Amino acid sequence: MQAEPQAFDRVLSSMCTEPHPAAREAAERFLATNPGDPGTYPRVAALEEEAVALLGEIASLGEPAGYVASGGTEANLQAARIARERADGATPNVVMPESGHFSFHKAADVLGVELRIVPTDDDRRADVEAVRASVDEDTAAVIGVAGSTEYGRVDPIPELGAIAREVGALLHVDAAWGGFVLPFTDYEWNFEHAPVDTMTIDPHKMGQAAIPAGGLLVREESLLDELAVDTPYLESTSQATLTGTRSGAGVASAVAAIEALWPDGYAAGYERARANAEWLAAALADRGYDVVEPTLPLVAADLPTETFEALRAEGWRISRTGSGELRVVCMPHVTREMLEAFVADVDRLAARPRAAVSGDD
Ligand code: 0PR
Repeated sequence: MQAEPQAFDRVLSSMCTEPHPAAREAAERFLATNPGDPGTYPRVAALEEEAVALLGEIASLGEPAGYVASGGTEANLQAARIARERADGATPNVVMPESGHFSFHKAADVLGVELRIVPTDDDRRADVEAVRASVDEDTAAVIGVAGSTEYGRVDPIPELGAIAREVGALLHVDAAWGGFVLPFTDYEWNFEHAPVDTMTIDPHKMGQAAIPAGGLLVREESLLDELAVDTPYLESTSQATLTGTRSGAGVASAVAAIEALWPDGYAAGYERARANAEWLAAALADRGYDVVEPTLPLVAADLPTETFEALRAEGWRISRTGSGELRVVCMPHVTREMLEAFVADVDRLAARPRAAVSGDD
């Protein structure tokens, strides 16, 4: 096999990034271990406890419990599953802003719970009054997003927590992407800021771990019991994860990345990413494009379809929001030089007449 993975030098809309060198090395070393069988692979099992402890530190959770999941999708699904198990009624529902990730649609489908989607406000954050109007005694969970996929917005988590508590629902925070930058901001998003019960926080996104490394944190260990099944022929007695065999690479690389970068490396990375996002937003606004003001390091801007297509044809790995805006995620591999080259291409390609764009030059 001669194939090489593609380079990251034109990847602008992904939430994946180059793993930290220590994470890459740890992933390779632990590639063949299975944290799903701690009786056989105790070293990686011990590393998983460390990973959860470190994630707890990042999210201000005093006595952390949780596990390293395959990604944000699994963590979100498991959080919804915990809530469903805790709910009293026969027809539980989960309330989420429209900015929530599509993984919750999968979760609702698999779990057979009703997903109630409520509008966002003018700043693309969960509309608190709409959430309040949607919850009822059958609400199992209220979901808040801390770093939304399309616009990088942070929902008013304490307000959502208060609503959840009023109706006896759990509060789940999806910080899959935002969790590794939010500690360096003034946002209220973590376990100390609000009555958060469960949280998704993924090392394989801003955390710079290797894929697969998602994170599920729960406030009380007993919440994990809702997920546990007996494992009769393993030396361990029960398993709370959704997948059985799991990659030790994700677990080991999560620990390696966090040990290398928390907190100073992540803080410096966040400052760089924020400066890049602000620079790009200003550069696009200067050129007359409508730009959604970045809050976390993610820029959305309205580019004409032809320009967007021409940029893709030049090899830029870019994608769009549901409403069609270009979406640039300032991940650690996204440098100022990359963004300058990108903006230079925007200028060049936007200036071209239509016919030339679709031509084969
Ligand atoms: N929650 C949020 C807020 C997310 O943004 C994502 C993924 C998830 C949960 C699900 O996480 P997993 O994909 O780890 O299961 N958001 C990205 C997205 O949908 C995922 C992604 C990553 C897409 C890299 C493309 C890509 O190249 O845009």
